Amino acid sequence: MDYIFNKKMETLKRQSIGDLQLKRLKKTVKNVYENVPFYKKKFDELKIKPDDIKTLEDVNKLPFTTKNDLRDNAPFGFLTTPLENFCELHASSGTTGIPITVCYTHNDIDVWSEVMARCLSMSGLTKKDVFQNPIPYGTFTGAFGFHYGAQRIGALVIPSGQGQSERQIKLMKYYGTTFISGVASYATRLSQVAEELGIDLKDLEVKNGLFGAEMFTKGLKNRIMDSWKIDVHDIYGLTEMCGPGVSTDCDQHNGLHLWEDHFLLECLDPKTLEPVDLEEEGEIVLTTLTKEGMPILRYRTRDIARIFDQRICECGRTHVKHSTIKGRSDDMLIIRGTNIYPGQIESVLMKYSEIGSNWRMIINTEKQVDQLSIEVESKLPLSQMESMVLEEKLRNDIKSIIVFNPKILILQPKSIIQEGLKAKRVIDNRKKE
Ligand code: DLL
Repeated sequence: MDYIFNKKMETLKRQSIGDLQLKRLKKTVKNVYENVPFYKKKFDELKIKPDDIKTLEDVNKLPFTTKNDLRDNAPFGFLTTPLENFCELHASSGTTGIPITVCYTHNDIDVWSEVMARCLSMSGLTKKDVFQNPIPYGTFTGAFGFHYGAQRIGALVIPSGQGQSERQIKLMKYYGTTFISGVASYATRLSQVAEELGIDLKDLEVKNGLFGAEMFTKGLKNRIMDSWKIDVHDIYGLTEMCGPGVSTDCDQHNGLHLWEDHFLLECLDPKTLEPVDLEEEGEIVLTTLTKEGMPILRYRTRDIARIFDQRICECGRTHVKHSTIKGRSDDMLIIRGTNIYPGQIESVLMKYSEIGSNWRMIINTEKQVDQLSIEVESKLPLSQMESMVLEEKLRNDIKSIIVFNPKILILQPKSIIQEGLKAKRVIDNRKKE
């Protein structure tokens, strides 16, 4: 049984969670109505007032918030109080436009540390651990979220930052690191580097890892578990809510517990914006319940997942569980009329032990027909013959899920250069209408 960081809150009765959510929702709604012109205007357009929120179901009367709304009011238009009351600022990378800026009051940092401590405890971190944090310390929320959470637990934190992969492995050996964190694809990069250095990962002290920040299929998770011989947990979060710390899977590994005392979860049909049934796939829509400096109502995450119809878990926690994130609704590709999520492709690739963890899909138009090429690195150098045999197997396997024949190209290890923090799995060269 894993250790529960905040037993009282993590095992609250369902009724008490609901009561607390309603109380906090009302307070949040009043705060944004009175202090954020964007929301005041939206409430007026919808002809609603904070007092109209009488039950949790009334959340459906509230306006949505999108990434574009945040961009249009960047950097400080969503703050409820003057800048002098804030102590920290983070931002998304901004590679797809104006960065999303978020500001935290001291209390917001406190709440973030608490939810991260819950996620880390749930993944096995204790005060006896040596916690290495190979994530860039900067405006990206990742490193600081983990850092604050691990310190809240009392672990010894090594703020190693991202990059210099050889150094990361050497630090693990030198300091006897027992717990690692990070962006999912970087964990596989580190295992590759250890191999190159001739270090057997089994000889390190690392026992647990908590990863997320990007598509994290079961196949990739199993890969990390096998290569590192550690237990791996999945952490979900986003800049707009706090950063990492919204949800994590417990030792049952069958869904991520989302901290309902801090976030109100809806799962909606992205087209109709109506709730989908439990266990049905939909878009995760989140409302902050305890953020004081930059609360957000009904944030459209674009992340697709299912909410499970099981509120009491074997681990003792009572907070709702959701599936791993299937992908972002804007990542869904339509190729020759077939809907394809990159995660479906990754799930096939990761079944092959000869295949490395680095891959990408490239879509081109040739003679007015969409062509999908999948480039994937082999784990070890392969002969031309071996590559051809493997390509044929992959082609058949992938064809069975996407219905048409993709081109498959097996590349030598380390051929795909990753730019940026998160792996870029899709290169869509089709002309946009
Ligand atoms: O990636 C926060 C984070 C840092 C989470 C470290 C976990 C670990 P953003 O850069 O704002 O914040 O990106 C948020 O990343 O909407 C999802 O699409 C994706 N994402 C985050 N965690 C997961 C996960 C951080 N566990 C966006 N599985 C989200 C799948 C994830 N996708």
